[in-house]
Amino acid sequence: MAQIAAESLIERLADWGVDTVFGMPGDGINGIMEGLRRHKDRVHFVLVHHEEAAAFMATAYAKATGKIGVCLATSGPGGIHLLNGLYDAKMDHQPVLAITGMQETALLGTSYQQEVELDKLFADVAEYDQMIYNPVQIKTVTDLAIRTAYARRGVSHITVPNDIQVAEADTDPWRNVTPASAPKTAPVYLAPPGRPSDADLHRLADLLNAGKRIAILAGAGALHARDELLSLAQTLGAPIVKTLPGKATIPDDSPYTTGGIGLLGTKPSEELMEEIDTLFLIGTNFPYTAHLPSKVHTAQVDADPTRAGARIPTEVPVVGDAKQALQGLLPLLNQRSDQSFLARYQKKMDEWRSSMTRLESSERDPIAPQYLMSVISDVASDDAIVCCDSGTIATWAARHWTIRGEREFYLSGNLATMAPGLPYAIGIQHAFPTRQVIAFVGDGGFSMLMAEFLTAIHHKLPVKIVINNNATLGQILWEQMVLGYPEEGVRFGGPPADYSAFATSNGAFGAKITKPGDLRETIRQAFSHPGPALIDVNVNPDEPPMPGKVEYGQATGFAAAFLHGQQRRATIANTLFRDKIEQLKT
Ligand SMILES: Cc1ncc(C[n+]2csc(CCOP(=O)(O)OP(=O)(O)O)c2C)c(N)n1
Ligand SMILES: [Mg+2]
Repeated sequence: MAQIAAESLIERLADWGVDTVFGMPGDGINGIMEGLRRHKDRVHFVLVHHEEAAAFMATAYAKATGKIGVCLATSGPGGIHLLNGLYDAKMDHQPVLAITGMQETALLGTSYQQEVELDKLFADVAEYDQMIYNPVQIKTVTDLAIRTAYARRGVSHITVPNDIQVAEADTDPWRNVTPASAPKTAPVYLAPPGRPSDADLHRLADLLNAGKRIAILAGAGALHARDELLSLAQTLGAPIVKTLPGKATIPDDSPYTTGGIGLLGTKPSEELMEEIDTLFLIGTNFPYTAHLPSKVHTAQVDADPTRAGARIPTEVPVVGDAKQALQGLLPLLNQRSDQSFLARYQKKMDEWRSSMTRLESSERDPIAPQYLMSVISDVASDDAIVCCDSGTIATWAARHWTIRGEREFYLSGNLATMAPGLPYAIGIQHAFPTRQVIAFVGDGGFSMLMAEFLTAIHHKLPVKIVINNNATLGQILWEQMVLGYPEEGVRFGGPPADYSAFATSNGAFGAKITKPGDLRETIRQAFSHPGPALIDVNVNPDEPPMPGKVEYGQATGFAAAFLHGQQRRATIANTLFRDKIEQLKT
């Protein structure tokens, strides 16, 4: 049997080290599916239930492995479904390749069934976006697509018409009329050098050596630079604040961190920002500038020249890899003998940690979401990976999922879309079959893509899904109240849905928890279960995710919503009151 062009696509992916493609077939990609069938020994196809999930899986695969994630969808609707997951990759700077089908070339432009110009549709999301017109293009276009995704840390898109997919591989059916022939490229990517220039490192060192009260803000771009960050904090006597995507940069119990920042962050981080004279951002494009000081000396290291100095006035923007930049910088810094500034924040953090621990009370009924997250954190292994949805769950994970050992944490940082937790966990479990991978999800987010739990069952992936079931779109409920308005359109109605039955009726471990006393043992059982497990936990729906430091406007907004007839105001007030009492206990 002669090789078809789709085979050269799949073989080229394999040459790049791609071992997994997440997707769903359709009449626009039957040729590509045949290519996958013929080369299943090299590239594994993971059939999903919704293409959006396939794009999330590819994004998470890239986040956790550093290697390109690949997703596949048919022409028209399949391609359209990919988009939300691809924007997640784009906004969190992950290399992802999307492959789609297209109508056969003879029909293009005739409004044939499912003819959606996916190359035009993907023009905004993709750094590289190319239709294949001729089988001879495939290897080179695949090389350039993958190379561009790595180099620009974003999405590439290749769309292949049906007839080209099944044409004879590597043939050029047309008469060539230009002096050029199709370029021959190699499946190779070489990263640019990551060490900043000596001049930049000296300017950085001068600014930091002159600082009196310094804070370090570390983001996802510094996840691979833990040792260097800790040495930096020790040398400068400066606390490290972590963005949420950068939560795993250093452990949460480290004496060098004040934890997160922003609405989901800690009070010591907020106070730190008010007190410093120098801010050093590493591997972050932190968007919430209202939480950053405006009149301080600022330096930033970022891998992307367009992002170094993009958020606040920055005296020393430096382009480079976080780890290599810090390795070059550390020998140029003066060791501080006075560590009193850091010590003061260590004390504040002791107090913050105990106030958070008090909110993790096992006595509270209904179950406090803080308790749920703390039990997960206690029971999970030292190298567990948590994938989290957007919503109040992100606050509980930010504060009560403790990074220690080799633990990791992933969420949709910049797109902040609902529903990535479950597909992220599946994508990462494919990459690391023996690691413990936990999805901590909202009832709203889970129900959006819950069919993917079946994907975990079919692929025998031992992912652990914990649903923080408050029977509301909780995050939005609290946002509406902070604006001063009573809630609107944030409850699905009825009692909390029971998702555990969906798990057990499909042969997986499933449990519904309504009482705090049952939680720890069930989580233990689920986490030691060899297959996929789902625990659906009814939590207190009246527990607000409070900012570390409550602003006057936020408090008055809450009060105004109460006055205007907020539902369940008595139980909300009662929860807030009990939270305060717990925190004041010594
Ligand atoms: C795709 C998408 N739709 C809507 C939103 C707006 N949004 C953000 S969080 C949220 C509520 C999420 O509810 P749930 O998953 O139950 O989590 P909870 O906040 O209740 O913990 C909504 C509607 C979004 N971020 N993404
Ligand atoms: Mg919810």
